[in-house]
Amino acid sequence: TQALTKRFLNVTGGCTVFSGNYSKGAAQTVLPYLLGSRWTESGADAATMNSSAMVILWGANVLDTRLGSEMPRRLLEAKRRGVPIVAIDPRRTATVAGAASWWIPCRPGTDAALMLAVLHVLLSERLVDLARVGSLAAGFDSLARSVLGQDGGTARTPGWAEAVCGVPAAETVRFARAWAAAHPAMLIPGFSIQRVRDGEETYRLTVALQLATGNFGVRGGSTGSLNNNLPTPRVGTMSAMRPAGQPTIPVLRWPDAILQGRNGGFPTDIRAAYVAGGNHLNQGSDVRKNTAAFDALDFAVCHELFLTPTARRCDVILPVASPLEKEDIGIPWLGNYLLYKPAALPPAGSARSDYDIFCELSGSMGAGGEFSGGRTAAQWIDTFLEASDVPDHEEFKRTGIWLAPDQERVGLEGFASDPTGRPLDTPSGKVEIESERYARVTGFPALPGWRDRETDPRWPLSLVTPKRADRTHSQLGDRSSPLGPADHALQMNPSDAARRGIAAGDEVRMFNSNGVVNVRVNVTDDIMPGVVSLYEGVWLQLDEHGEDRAGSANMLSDTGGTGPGHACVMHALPVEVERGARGSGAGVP
Ligand SMILES: Nc1nc2c(c(=O)[nH]1)N[C@H]1C(S)=C(S)[C@@H](COP(=O)(O)OP(=O)(O)OC[C@H]3O[C@@H](n4cnc5c(=O)[nH]c(N)nc54)[C@H](O)[C@@H]3O)O[C@H]1N2
Ligand SMILES: Nc1nc2c(c(=O)[nH]1)N[C@H]1C(S)=C(S)[C@@H](COP(=O)(O)OP(=O)(O)OC[C@H]3O[C@@H](n4cnc5c(=O)[nH]c(N)nc54)[C@H](O)[C@@H]3O)O[C@H]1N2
Ligand SMILES: [Mo]
Repeated sequence: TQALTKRFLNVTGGCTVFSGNYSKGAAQTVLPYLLGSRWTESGADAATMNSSAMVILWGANVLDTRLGSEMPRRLLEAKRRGVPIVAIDPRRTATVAGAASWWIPCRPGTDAALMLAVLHVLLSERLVDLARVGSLAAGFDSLARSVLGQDGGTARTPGWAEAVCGVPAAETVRFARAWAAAHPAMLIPGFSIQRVRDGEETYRLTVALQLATGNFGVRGGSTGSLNNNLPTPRVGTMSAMRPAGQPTIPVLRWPDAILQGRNGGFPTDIRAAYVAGGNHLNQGSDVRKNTAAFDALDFAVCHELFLTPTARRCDVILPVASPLEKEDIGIPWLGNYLLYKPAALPPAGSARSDYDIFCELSGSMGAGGEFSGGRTAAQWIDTFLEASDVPDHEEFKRTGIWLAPDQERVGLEGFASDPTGRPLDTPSGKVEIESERYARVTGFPALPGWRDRETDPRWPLSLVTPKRADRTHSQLGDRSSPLGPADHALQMNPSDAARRGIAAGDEVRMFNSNGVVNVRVNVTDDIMPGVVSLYEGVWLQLDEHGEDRAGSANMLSDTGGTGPGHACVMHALPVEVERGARGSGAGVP
């Protein structure tokens, strides 16, 4: 839908588009500085886990929040082989319960501190092959000095981290030693750990840790990068006809761009929005600001299957064919394969596919030929296949899947096995743990590290807003529908509940300076003290006081951003929770 929408708007006069994405904005900002342009080859196919002697899931709940459809099976195979599986997560997730042998609860947004403490143990116990690391990376020695406090700063000891992360120092020591002893160890960082303030730092440190433990570019190990940073098989695409100098805004800041325009330093003044394939009002940070932004527009159009909160704010809603009602080629999240699906049935009622809607609109705007290139949707699919790696198109259409030859790719294995012969295209040719270029371009420190943040005593709890196993984001997130989540509730630890006089099943108000959410509470040991969790994706339901009645997570997030990536912050949100309905408490905005 994104490429189609841009193409339509570009051939009919132009538009402002998003840069970055909600998923991995902070990680994809820093990884190119560390790994150069081959950061896109730094992941690992799930099947390579069959060589792992340890798996570390750092904020990755892969049995629920899929990071590739093959991952659950491979993880459970590893468990059956007796491979130790460590899960670092503030919640006892399905992955902790169903696969992990070791759960380390860590306060959200503090992973960088724990990572530094693990490095401290590895370095002070001389568990790092410094010569090997030096052959692969530049600046690791500076990081080591800083971690050990030899540069005049605070030593990042496990004791220091305990106060920040809530992980006992002895546990950190035990974890670091186990990691160093297991070869190879696959670290899979969740996307969650970079969707926090200063989220850029975590992915600089996951890479540093896999270097330090000798697992970088090793089969059964990983580089510490996003696990799905691997190419997918070649397949044709439809150009977005992007003109040179197309104005862009970071996706997180779209409501600010609408509300502030050029006066706020944005490249354009935006009067209209065109939405296809997103529920941005609900899914972007700060739904109150998002609502105001939609209200400030002169005109908004949406292609939707459902009357989402975003669709409700649009002037025109075009009913769109569902994915089951159109032929398409599927590109996987992670994996060396392609999928094909025919339409299972024709579009219902007046619904049309996104492509057919755009063809007709561009036709009546005098740009029909330019948009369609003279092709039907089916002809485009054939064109995409012509330009693809798929050898036998009929076979592909019959079976619905094509597997490329190599199913067990190890990211940056070539570089790791021959760093001088096959250097990276970074300034040093190595992994840049210390990056002067990053410092120059972004104004942030060249070395990864931890920055203390002031905490506001009004919001003592830390909110995470993860995904649910049975939902994709806001799809099926309408609580007024029988298909919506009837069991939606806030997870809270018994100690936090007791302190607030809250009992299981109570209605609570959760709030911060951004807004108020009313929701039922689930008191449970499955979440660490000081942390609360609310699944993302539930559709906003505003009452007459401007409070949300459904439990919609982005009522409590803001558009402040991570760091240089200007990426979303959707975990570790500071909040307070009180018992009862509106008007029962003090200190509420
Ligand atoms: N079922 C399902 N799977 C999905 C999706 C979906 O909608 N539904 N969406 C897909 C998409 S688009 C994306 S981008 C990915 C995103 O994948 P992630 O961002 O990794 O997913 P989340 O569910 O937000 O978080 C994963 C786990 O991290 C924990 N967590 C949250 N904050 C922190 C933290 O600060 N530190 C640590 N250590 N743990 C933390 C949460 O409790 C949760 O168990 O998932 C993909 N997979
Ligand atoms: N608080 C919080 N917020 C989050 C996150 C979080 O962890 N916490 N995660 C973030 C992440 S990682 C992501 S990727 C975003 C996702 O946010 P969105 O991209 O907005 O994803 P969805 O909620 O799945 O919305 C997709 C919409 O497209 C519609 N749709 C489905 N198929 C088609 C089609 O073929 N054509 C058209 N026109 N429409 C179609 C669906 O009905 C649905 O309303 O959410 C982000 N928001
Ligand atoms: Mo995402």
